[in-house]
Amino acid sequence: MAEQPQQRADGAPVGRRTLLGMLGAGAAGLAAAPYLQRGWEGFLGAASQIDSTGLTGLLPNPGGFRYFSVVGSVPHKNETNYALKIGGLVDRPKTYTLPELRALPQTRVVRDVLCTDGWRVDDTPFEGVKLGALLDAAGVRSEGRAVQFTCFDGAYSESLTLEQARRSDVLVALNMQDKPITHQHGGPVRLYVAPMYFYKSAKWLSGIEVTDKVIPGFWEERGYEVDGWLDDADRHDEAA
Ligand SMILES: Nc1nc2c(c(=O)[nH]1)N[C@H]1C(S)=C(S)[C@@H](COP(=O)(O)O)O[C@H]1N2
Ligand SMILES: [Mo]
Repeated sequence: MAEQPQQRADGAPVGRRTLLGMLGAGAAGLAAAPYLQRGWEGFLGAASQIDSTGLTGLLPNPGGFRYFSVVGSVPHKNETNYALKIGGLVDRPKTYTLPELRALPQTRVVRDVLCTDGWRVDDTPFEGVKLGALLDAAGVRSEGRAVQFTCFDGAYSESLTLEQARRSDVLVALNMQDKPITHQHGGPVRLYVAPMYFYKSAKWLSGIEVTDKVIPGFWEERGYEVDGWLDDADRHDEAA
């Protein structure tokens, strides 16, 4: 059960003032109406977009999720301007539009989401195209060993070995909690790597490149494990 922010007598969440204090003067603009009207979750999302320290990730959030971005603002993309480029060591590079991705067979996976910070959201449905199907369509060359993911936030990146990327529970996800993925959660398209910590699930996915070796991702350059397996993960995808 997710924690609820404590209410002051006037109904405002106590944490909000603390948050503004933590973020300092730069956050003053956030007190303006639009974020607050969207409620606590929207406020947290907006706040974490300007919070490079990740401190907003420590605040309670009714949805259970904490919002993360390593950059201050991320462009919004939709059916008219979203593109996913698949290239690198493949025979048939291709750029997919959002309608093209939606038209492909969809797979739904329901697992527990865990962040290394300690929060978790159990039984979260994700739905989308199996990454393996996109790799097969592109025709991975024999030199291919790994996959690098890039994001239209311009900063985040992730990677998997080819074997991990071909698992049946690794998705190029279009839906989360049975709804189109929102901008804050990395929509319209994010990666979902069910058997690993959530940092592997790159938000705002824009590129999939087959490489000849694993290229460590954004957090991995900063000390995270390249293999982000959850403790109880079946590392051999026997269900596939
Ligand atoms: N592009 C991008 N993807 C990202 C991140 C990020 O900062 N930028 N953070 C990662 C981490 S550490 C987590 S826990 C999840 C958070 O996803 P959420 O914001 O939907 O809760 O996204 C992962 N993917
Ligand atoms: Mo995370």
